Amino acid sequence: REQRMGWWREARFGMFIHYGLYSTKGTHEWAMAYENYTQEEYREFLKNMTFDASMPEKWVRTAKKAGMKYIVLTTRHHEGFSLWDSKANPYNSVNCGPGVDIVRLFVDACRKEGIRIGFYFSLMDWIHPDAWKCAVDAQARLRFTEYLQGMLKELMTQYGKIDILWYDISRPMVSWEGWDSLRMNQMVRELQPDIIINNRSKLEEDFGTPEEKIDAEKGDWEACMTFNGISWGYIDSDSCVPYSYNAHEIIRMLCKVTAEGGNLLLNVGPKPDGSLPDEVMKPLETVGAWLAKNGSA
Ligand code: FUL
Repeated sequence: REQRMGWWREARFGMFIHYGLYSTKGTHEWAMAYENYTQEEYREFLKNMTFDASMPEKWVRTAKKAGMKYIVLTTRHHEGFSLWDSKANPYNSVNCGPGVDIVRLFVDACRKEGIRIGFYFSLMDWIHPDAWKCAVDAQARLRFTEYLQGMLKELMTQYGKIDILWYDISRPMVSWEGWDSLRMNQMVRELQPDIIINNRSKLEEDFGTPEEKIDAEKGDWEACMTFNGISWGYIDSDSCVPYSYNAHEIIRMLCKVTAEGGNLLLNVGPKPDGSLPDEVMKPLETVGAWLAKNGSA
């Protein structure tokens, strides 16, 4: 463990990217649930998913210039849409929407620029018929965990070496036994011996994940922060939500995590075409210039 954590402890600063079907809405990554869409209505947004295949290279260049050492991309969020060429889940970005393997483009871009690769993977799912029955129905739970593990296996075998697995659940619907997390994480470690895993499969694993707060934890930890305190997904300017962080605040956050022994995973929510909003570009550039001058975080 000490060995695999080495680079991560030194990295200090990473980029979180929330991109999914929800990005086309420009409101919130929980749009499907918060705005009460049926699956049919929600699928209509696929036609607005105008992902431009040149964007992952821009994400990587922006992150590098900002002084970030790794990027974590949402390979699937709670909406159940996968951003890679998946057999386990045909509802994915190759079969529908933009028709490209976004995870592949992302991985290739990171490797080219020597930036570490992280996969966010939701253990929740709003559309799988068994997901909500997990807590009370053992058969449903078995089917659902098999489904999740099938997808994970693809991610852990189709894209070469992956550096971070960032699980996510936001509600403790079931215990780690219910998620079959021990078996799931063993499989992941067999396939990716050096991977670093967060604590959201309900097993402690390698690092803690304080969310929207910089609170030191025992052991390794990484604070994940939105840019605006409201949404992880893209917010369009019509919704009049100010982007609250400027470079000064981001540098203060970085100093705080560094002093307290953690990492900062700062989120950006790309637009429907995958481009990064202007509101995040400027502060990130300034942060990068500051870090270049004053030593890396
Ligand atoms: C939460 C999720 O529900 C949010 O949508 C976001 O992905 C955040 C990082 O984790 O638990």
